[in-house]
Amino acid sequence: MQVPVPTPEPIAPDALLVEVAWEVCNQVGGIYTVIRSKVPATVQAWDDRYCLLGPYFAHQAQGEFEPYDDYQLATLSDPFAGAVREMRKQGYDVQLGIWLVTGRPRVVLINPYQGYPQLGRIKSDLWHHHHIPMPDNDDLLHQVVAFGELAKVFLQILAAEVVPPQRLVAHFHEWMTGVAIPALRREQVPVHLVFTTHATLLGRYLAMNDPNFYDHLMQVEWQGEAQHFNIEPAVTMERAAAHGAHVFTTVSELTVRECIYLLDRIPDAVLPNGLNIERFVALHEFQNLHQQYKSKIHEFVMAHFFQSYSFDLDKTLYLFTSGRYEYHNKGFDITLEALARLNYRLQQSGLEGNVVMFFITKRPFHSINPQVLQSRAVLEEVQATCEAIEQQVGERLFYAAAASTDHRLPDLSSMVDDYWKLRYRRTLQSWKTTNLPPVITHNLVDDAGDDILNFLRRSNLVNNQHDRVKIVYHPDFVSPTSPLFGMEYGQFVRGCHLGIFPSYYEPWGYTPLECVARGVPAITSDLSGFGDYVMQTVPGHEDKGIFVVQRQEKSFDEAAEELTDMLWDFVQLTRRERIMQRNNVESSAELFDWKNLRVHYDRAYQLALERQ
Ligand code: G6P
Ligand code: 1S3
Repeated sequence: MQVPVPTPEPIAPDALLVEVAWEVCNQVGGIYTVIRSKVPATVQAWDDRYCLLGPYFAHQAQGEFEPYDDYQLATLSDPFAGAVREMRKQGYDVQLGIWLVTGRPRVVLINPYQGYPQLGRIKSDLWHHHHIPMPDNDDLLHQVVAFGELAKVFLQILAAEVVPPQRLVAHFHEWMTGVAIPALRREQVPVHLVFTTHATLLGRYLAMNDPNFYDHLMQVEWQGEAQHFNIEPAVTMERAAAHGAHVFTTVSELTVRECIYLLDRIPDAVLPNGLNIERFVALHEFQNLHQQYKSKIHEFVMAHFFQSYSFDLDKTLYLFTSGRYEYHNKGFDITLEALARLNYRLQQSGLEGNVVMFFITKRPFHSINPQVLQSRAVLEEVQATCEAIEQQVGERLFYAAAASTDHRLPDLSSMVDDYWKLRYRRTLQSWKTTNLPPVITHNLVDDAGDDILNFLRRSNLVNNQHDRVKIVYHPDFVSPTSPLFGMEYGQFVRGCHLGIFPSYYEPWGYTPLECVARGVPAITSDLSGFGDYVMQTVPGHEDKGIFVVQRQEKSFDEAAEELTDMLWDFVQLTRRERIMQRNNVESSAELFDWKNLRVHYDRAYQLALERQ
């Protein structure tokens, strides 16, 4: 589908923009994706009037930040460089450089630890001026408030460098940087402040702990609950940032309700999240890439399952979910329930084929399960043996063919040396086992208390040979250095058939969008910002391979049944239908390009510039 791309016009040509986030050059979670993927579109509009600001953590910055040297810094004539020079003159440890990502934006990084000697004064100011309490023993909070103070100093100095009529906009993401906002307002620093919350802190905790979170939202007494979860300092910072900003925004209509009831301010705007779709575009290649990476997943599946029993890989579908381990919030619970029901339906139906479901998340583990590693190693040995036999037979067959008088295919087995025949048998013998393939690839620190494992045990979904839905729980992110998959997460996604993300609490949720951008259909929910946005703005989204499970005002059982129906319909598609669906999915990704969604940010900045 062709989406008209608005011609980028310079936004407020007289303004500078500083975007502040904890995840600048420092990947922690979803905000990194927002900031990083948006850079090319932002740089296109703001050019050298744009700069990012974040905390300096040496081990994180090493890989993605290139600082300017003293000579370069001395010769730059823009206000950002001027402010950095001035801060250095005052003795601060601050760096200006380039973030080595597409768009190559300018970045200022400030080491938060240099603020530690001032912590006593910073904490006392926070309490006296803004009633933000601070505990003595929380290192993350110390880093956050120290960085907030230093970010304020930087913006103060930058504001002094800005020559009117030039103006300054500072956009803070999430409470961890937003803590600078109240002091900037109190000290009347001439900067137009935008604050975006990507999830309310209290909302996340309540959703995790209250099965009727959405029904109870209106009655929440924020302070009592914040104390109950022991997060009062951070919640108070979030509220102070939301109230202090000239423009307050969030990422989806769903989170607007949380902001109203938990932060007591109606957001001025919703800024939906996009991606830099260009990075994902593989043109006509994307179907081939699916096939190529599916073969790599086949290798994993053979190593994992065929040691115990085999099945037809050509009739196997790869489903997956991924994300931080929030069992209830990310919808792992409903996904497992639907898989158990699908397993039953498949067993009853007489339909051919199997499903392998991957749970890709992060849990503390001791090591990879040695049985899983060993199986993989022996399968490699099997492969090496097959290749040796293939070569031997190939050479001998060629000779026999050339010398042949009767033109008949000779007995190929007689062309293999006994050594290789024996080695072939012995390797297979040592590999095959009567144990069931493990449902988890690693040894977890808390195996007995793990919710996914406990569900699998309870429902006996444990990779029995007769199970038509097989499970692989991989409690670590997929990476090229992982000995099990040896591929990038993006490649893994391309090799799969369907992503499943029916979240209960998800202000936006990038995972389904990242599937769509790679041409892989995805399931989301109407309780995720992305799903809600799709329902409102993408007519016929099912035809484009984006399925939305209805969870609002539905019981767990009803939603699980709807998800089961979706999976059931999916497993019945023919290959041709899947290929067509992937084509439709891929062509809809353009809708979520930052080139189209950046306009929401631009409007927020315009509004901030109108407010004093
Ligand atoms: C891509 C490839 C085809 C292959 C298909 C498999 O479209 O270009 O050659 O047949 O993938 O699709 P499936 O959904 O069965 O993995
Ligand atoms: C948050 O990260 P999370 O997974 O903690 O911000 C993301 C970026 O806006 C958003 O996609 C996600 O839903 C939020 O929950």
